[in-house]
This record gives sequence, structure tokens and C-alpha cells, in this order.
Amino acid sequence: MQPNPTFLEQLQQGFMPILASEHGKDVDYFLLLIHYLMAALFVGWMAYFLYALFRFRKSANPKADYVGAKGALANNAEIAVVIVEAILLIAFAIPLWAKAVEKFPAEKDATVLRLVAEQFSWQARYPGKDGKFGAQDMRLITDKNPLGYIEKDTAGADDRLSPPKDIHVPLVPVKVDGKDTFKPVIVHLTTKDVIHSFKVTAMRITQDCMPGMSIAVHFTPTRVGKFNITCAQLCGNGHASMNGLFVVDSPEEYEKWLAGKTTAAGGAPQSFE
Ligand SMILES: [Cu+2]
Repeated sequence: MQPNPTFLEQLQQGFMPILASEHGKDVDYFLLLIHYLMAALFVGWMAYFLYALFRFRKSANPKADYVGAKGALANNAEIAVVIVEAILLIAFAIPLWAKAVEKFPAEKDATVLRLVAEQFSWQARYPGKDGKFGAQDMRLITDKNPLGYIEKDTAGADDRLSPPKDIHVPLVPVKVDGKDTFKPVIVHLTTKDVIHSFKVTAMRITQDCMPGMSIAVHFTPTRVGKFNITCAQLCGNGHASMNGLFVVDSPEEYEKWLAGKTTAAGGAPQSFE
């Protein structure tokens, strides 16, 4: 028998976008706490407005009172809100953020890819069997070498390029400290032109892509499926069409895609079909 879903799970199924990553549960829980605070503030403010309308009505106050009302309630309520906000920030937001930016999984235990944004597309590179990315030089970028691979660097010989806007990762079951989980994904993000932002709502991931920088994000997918990539940074005329697919495949499907749909990273596009 299925255990009763928690309130968070019910909310998840009813209102929240599909969740497909491990840390996403914590993000959703944090969002729920913020909404509790907002609901309490909404009710509190509404009660205050209604009270003020009644308390300071004209018939009860024919003459203006320049001293005004006195009472500790308003001050106390304000202090309580500050305390709750401090708890949300210190006990929830900062630890959540620290987990996202400090504890990266080891690259050897993860699916590693480089994702390059450009107006208005996404393209991924995979390091191939050797696990090493080939060196690149922006000045070498051409139609046939879209990411500027340096051909004589042998580390790049087996690197693969995804089709534009079609990014895949495998869902690989692994055990970490005796616990069943999945292989984490590390994405190194950069951009060829302006600032873009890699957002996959299902993964609860958003990270800006900065020109001249490589910024890594990590997350652990928990289910297979096709999810949307959106650009979360207004980046030009085609911003609205800067979408893409982030596909989590079974390991077999992933290998098939890698062999059939990707091309050699350095040279001219090759087809394996
Ligand atoms: Cu963009």
C-alpha cells in the first residue's frame, strides 16, 4: 500500500511544476514556508485594515486626534515578522544555497557536460570515453566547428556535440553510502555572446551563463522524461524562442542517442545513421 502523501507531496502533485531532481524537494519545501509567511502577512494586514476602518471611522472620531493611537501590538508584530524572516534566511535559505554551491560531486562519479549558450540556442559537448574535454579556442569557431575545438588536441578526439537545443543525460542508478540514488549531473555553463540563463524548472535549477566564464551547476535527476530548458535572462529579440529540451534517458536510450544523434566535436558534422 502506498503511504499517505504528505501535504507537500499533495501540493506538488496539484500545483507545482513536475519535480525531477533530488534537491528540488528542499526548494519546494522552502517555497512552501515562504508562502505560509506570506499567507500570515496577508491575513494580518487585512485584519489590520479592517480594524483601522472601524476604529478610526468618522462617527467615532468627529475631531482629528494629532497624537494618534498608541500600543505595543504593532511593534511586536513587526519584530515577530523580522524574526520569522531571519529564521527563513539563516536556517533554510543559506544552508540550501551552501549545499548547491559548496558540495559538488566528484567529476568521475558524475555525468559531466559543457553547455554553451548563444543567441538563441543551446549546445552541449560531452567528453567521450576518456572523460576529458578537448581544448578550445573561440577564434576557431566556424559553422563546422561551432565550439572552436583545437583539432590537434587528442583529448578532444572522442568529444561529442549535441544537436542544438537537444541535451540528454542518462539516469544511472547508483548507491551512495548504502543509499539508492542516481548519478549526479554536472553542467559547466558558458556563452558565446551575451548573458543567458540556464533554467530547467523540473530540475529546480537556474544559473546565469556569463561571457568569458565557466560556471558549474550540479543536480541529481530522479526520473526519465523530457523537460524544458528556458533562457531566464532577457538576451535579445529571440529570447522568447530560446528554449530547448533537457532529456533524461535510460542508460540504453542515452547511448543510442550519443551514437546516433551527436557529432564529432572538432570536425565536420558526422552521422552514424
Ligand atoms: Cu538567452
